[in-house]
Amino acid sequence: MSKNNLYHLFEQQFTGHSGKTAFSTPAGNEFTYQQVMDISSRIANLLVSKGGKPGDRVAVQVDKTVEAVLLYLGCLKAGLVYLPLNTAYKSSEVDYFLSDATPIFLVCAPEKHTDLADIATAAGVKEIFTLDSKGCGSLMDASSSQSEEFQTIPRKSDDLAAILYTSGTTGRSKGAMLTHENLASNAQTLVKYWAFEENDVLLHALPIFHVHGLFVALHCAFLKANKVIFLDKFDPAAVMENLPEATVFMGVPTFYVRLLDNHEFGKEHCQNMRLFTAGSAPLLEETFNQFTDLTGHVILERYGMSEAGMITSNPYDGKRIAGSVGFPLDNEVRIADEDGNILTDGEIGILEIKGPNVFKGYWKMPEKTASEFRPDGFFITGDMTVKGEDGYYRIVGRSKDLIISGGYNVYPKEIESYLDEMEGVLESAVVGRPDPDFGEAVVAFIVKDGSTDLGDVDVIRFAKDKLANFKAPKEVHFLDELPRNTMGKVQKNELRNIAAK
Ligand code: MLC
Ligand code: AMP
Repeated sequence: MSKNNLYHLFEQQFTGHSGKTAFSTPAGNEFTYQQVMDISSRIANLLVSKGGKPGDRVAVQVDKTVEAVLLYLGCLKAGLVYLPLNTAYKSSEVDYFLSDATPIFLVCAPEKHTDLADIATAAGVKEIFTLDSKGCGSLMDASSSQSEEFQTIPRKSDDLAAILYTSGTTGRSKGAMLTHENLASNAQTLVKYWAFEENDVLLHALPIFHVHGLFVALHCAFLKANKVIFLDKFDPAAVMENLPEATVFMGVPTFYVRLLDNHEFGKEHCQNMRLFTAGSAPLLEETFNQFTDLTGHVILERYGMSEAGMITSNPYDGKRIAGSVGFPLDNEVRIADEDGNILTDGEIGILEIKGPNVFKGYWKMPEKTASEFRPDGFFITGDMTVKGEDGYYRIVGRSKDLIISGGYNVYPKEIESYLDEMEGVLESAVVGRPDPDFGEAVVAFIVKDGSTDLGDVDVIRFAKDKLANFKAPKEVHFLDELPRNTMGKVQKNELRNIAAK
């Protein structure tokens, strides 16, 4: 049973490579795999000594540092459930996550401590630790005197390892419960499928509060005890500086667009590279082709989601096709209509999936969970998909009202509900429009009630007051009324057409 803790899989690699560099940062910090094991054990000891028990949640909203990764590993070891939160979330957003997940501990940036203290107490948080952008804070101070020995807590394969909140179409975020088996199976699949080797060096520029940067990238590296060059964020100059030493790079499409926009970027940066992957949002064919023309490397696009990790991937050895997400990984997939009738190849429908990578359900939402699974256990992804004659799968749209901006999901309903509360707003509608940098940009349409004179700046400022900045509209249009059909439903396609002009 103890072997089912995901950390055991990593530990087998770490112990065999204890002297090897695990992380190196541009600031010159290096961590060996021995230090990774030692420091994460200290953190595990601290959290257990403070009363953390297997299954308790640990909410974490901190900048990207190696110490934050060690906190994640410490939680795994101690059987605690890791709950990462986007650093862009405002207090009111964090409030919802804490009151819903009722974590025992909160780890946050020191500057957020005051803002979050009351919210955390109200949610039942027992203790708040801090961790800053340099990897310092009360978490590291308090754990420094703890033992470097920690016996990894046995876990069953369906015990929770993490909860990732994903926004819902109703505007209310849902916590996707991911088990040790979900994460372990997906990591093992990817390492094999993408041919990771011991001497790979991963250049890591993704945020670590989502499945892409935290699970996909880091788990692959951990399963081969790879060196990770750990950037604190995506910055084209830092990527270009470190790429020559790397063999693998993973990014959202915006990363590739920004690299290509940089005139200094070229083939010489990619001399040791063996794999560039892209995902979290559609990679434009234009970007795919430009990248190949410039570097000689063919980006491998894959498709996944918080609820299931990676679901399909273009082949490592075979042909990688622009606009396609390749073939199913180790999960069953089928394409069905809204009623669940299975469609034939070539027909567009909603992708449904079943496999060891598919999550256990939404935290404290049994009805929502039941409605998103078919009776035979297939999960309805909400992604409109088609399987071509060539056998490749293509994501052609979404059945859910979702905008993906620079790899972050934005649900219009959440923004609309909030904007509708603004003084001077009668009603609002939010859509995405194509954006050369972010893929899609958030655009708001507002109908004023005439009580105050609103401008776009006011609407954007209001949005940023309570919502993460990436959710704020990049553009605001004022209309006399929203276009509606005879049923009274807002015609979002019409709004998308206006926004795209
Ligand atoms: C930042 N901004 C964004 C934004 N990121 N706006 C819209 N969409 C985004 N993604 C805002 C900032 O708040 C700022 O506004 C303004 O845009 C300019 O910021 P910037 O300096 O250009 O942003 P930057 O820090 O460079 O961030 C852009 C980015 C980042 C693309 C590097 O968003 C990023 O790392 N995205 C990756 C997301 C990711 O990992 N997704 C994986 C999800 S997992 P202001 O107003 O504050 O000045 C998943 C499953 C799967 O989907 O399949 O992988
Ligand atoms: P998240 O809920 O943040 O995990 O986002 C998952 C969603 O991102 C999926 O449901 C898809 O809509 C989208 N997505 C991920 N990878 C791709 C891809 N390669 N192409 C198109 N959409 C993608």
